[in-house]
Amino acid sequence: MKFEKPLYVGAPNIGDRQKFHQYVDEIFDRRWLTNRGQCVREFEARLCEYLGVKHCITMCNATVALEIAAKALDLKGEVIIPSMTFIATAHALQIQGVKPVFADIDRNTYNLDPAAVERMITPETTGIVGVHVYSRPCDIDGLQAVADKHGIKLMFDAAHAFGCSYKGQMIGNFGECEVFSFHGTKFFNTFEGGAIATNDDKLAEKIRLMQNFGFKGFDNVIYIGTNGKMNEACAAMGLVNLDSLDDFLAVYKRNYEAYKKGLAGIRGLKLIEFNADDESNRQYIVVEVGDDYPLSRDELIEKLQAANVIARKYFWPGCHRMEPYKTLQPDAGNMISVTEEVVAKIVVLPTGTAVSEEAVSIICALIRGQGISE
Ligand code: T4K
Repeated sequence: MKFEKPLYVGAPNIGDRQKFHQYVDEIFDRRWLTNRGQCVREFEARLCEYLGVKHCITMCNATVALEIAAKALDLKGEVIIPSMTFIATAHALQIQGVKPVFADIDRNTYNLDPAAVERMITPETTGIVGVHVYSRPCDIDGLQAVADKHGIKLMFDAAHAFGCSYKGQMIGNFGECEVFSFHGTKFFNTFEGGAIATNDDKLAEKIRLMQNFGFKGFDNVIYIGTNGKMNEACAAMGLVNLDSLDDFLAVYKRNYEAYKKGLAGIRGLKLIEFNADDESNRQYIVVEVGDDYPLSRDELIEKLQAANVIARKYFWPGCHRMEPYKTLQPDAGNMISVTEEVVAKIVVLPTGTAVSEEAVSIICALIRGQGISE
């Protein structure tokens, strides 16, 4: 059995095309394409309302947003992050001469373990970047307690966690600030894009300056900055997709439940679980392949890809095993044994509005072994 067209982990969700075209016409009519145009301002206001946060500054992508956030928080020396994350979390620090120090994760949540974080703190440590991996919130209280105890800053890479909550409050409200990704492969997208959410007025002001070269008014630069701005077309996509957010969330929930049903009872396979008390976008269908499953993780991925199910190994082999970290920190793996174990077992399966419930049940049948032939 082979799907006619490939099924991807990150096929984009696309809201009302008519509305998008209308926005684009209006953008052309106004002749205002970027630099805080009407769509960006409207999008930011709607994001603030949705997240219940004071400031939400849209960005060209989450990687630049992470760089700006780290710089705005004056992170230097060493900053603790997980290794089981997208490489951007580490690069955003390294590119500005800050050393990412990899701490281990919790075996169940795959998120930074506050006790492991504490073990990695040195006199050089200035901050922690928690990552809400696969949209499940970190142990935010635990990380905040470590940060407070050592007088260091805590921010979050919330690239996966738009639309998720922690103890009744939307992600976007925690730490000094939180960074979202609105990349095309995320459940909510603006083609490329991202945002920094914060309740800190001063930090928000600094971030706004930094995303626009440090300009305060015409001809007046008062701070170091870069170009992190979102353009009007991306903001229009954001406005359109916000209108479809509930529909998207419903599809992800439906697909997750279908996977749960279809994968139930398969020996050696463990599907990610979400806390029923929190909102979750369920945008990553993550399965751990154990030793008692008949195929290795890589064999399973090979079989699935041969059937046009483009499963992925996010985030194997871990940032510490990629350059430049592999060379700069050759012993990093010694401190993160849980990470080493988990990254070798993970498979991420396709979901989203491009993946039907029927497709999910066929994928599950393939995984169960019925469709796997030599
Ligand atoms: N922090 C974390 C924790 C992140 O996960 C990410 C990004 C970031 C920070 C940085 O955010 P951004 O700067 O990107 O805003 C993809 C995404 O490009 C990346 O945004 C995402 N995380 C990461 C997990 O996945 P790749 O290199 O794996 O992308 P690629 O091209 O292999 O695409 C993924 C799958 O999606 C493919 O199987 C094909 C499919 N796809 C992709 C695109 C772009 C489509 O079907 N349509 C599309 O338009 O990084």
